[in-house]
Amino acid sequence: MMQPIKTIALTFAAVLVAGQAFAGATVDEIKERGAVRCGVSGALAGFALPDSQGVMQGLDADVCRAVAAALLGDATAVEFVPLSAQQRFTALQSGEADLLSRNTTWTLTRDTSLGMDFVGTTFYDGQGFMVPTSLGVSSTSELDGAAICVQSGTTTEKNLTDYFRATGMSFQPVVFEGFEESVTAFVNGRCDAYTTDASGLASIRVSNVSNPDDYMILPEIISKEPLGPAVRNDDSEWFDIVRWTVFAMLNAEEAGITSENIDSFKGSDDPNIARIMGDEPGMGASMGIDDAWAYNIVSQVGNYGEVFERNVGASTPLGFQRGINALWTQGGLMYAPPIR
Ligand SMILES: N[C@@H](CCC(=O)N[C@@H](CS)C(=O)NCC(=O)O)C(=O)O
Repeated sequence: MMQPIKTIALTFAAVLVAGQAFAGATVDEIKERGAVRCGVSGALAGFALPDSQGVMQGLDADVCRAVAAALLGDATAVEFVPLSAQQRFTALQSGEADLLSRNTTWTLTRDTSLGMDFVGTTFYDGQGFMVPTSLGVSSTSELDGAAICVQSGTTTEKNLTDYFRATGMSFQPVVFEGFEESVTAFVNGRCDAYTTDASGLASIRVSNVSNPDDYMILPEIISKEPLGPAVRNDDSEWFDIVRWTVFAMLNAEEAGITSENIDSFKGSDDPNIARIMGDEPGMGASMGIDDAWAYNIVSQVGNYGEVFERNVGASTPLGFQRGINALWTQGGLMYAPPIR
């Protein structure tokens, strides 16, 4: 049967509108506003937590700043939007946030059914368990029948069920929507164990309990939690800018370019370095941004290694080694496609 003219015209209009959406609607809004609205946890030390001056600090927060440096040339042009696990996806969908940089695990269902796309991984993590030392437990295999505190709206909640089913053990979930309530309940002894990403456990242990030595993190990791930024899937230009921001931070580390030494690379004869520095024209034009976008990221925020060390590295209270978050050239998983 032939399609009525009206239907064809409407379909054509819909395609046009969809096409327009891909041409940078989010980017235009951010430029007009002069700031990136970045959804973060706001409660997690090392990733996103305001300091005593009210300045948001952490690896996730620095990714927001890097994106602002790339698009607007100014790492301070960020409005942080603290979001709970439950709120985060709706906030992104509704436009309350332009991107999520909030200890969020990249999974198939989130990537394909929530109207958003993950741009990459900024921290390879996995789920673990923390117990009071007084419980006298040293392995998750001893948690049969345990009451376990967990935050809702997370992969954590789902993995917990999967893990206990797979190992044939039973457990009592004690589920909370809010982060603070879940931690308070655990500290007050309502649960035998607390479960979340290993990064979250380390963060809670150093910043949410009065004596870290009263708690231990068990050695088993029960899942893969690749944490990374995500954007609404209505603006491919925006997606590219956020994705290449992360890649630029990694490529700069690989090339040995830091916030401290970056100016010594100006006018370099090395073509790879010249492209990162923006000395070779054309590396920003296809994303509609300045050729100095990667220079702006590294000079204002730092390369990935600097951001990692400053926020969660060995010299910080979290004390993480790079481990699988090392560059591929150092035996880790961090590998960025080339800037060329
Ligand atoms: N990576 C997991 C868990 C993320 C998550 O939200 N974890 C909790 C427990 S550490 C959290 O960050 N809470 C802080 C908050 O709600 O502000 C996910 O994406 O679902």
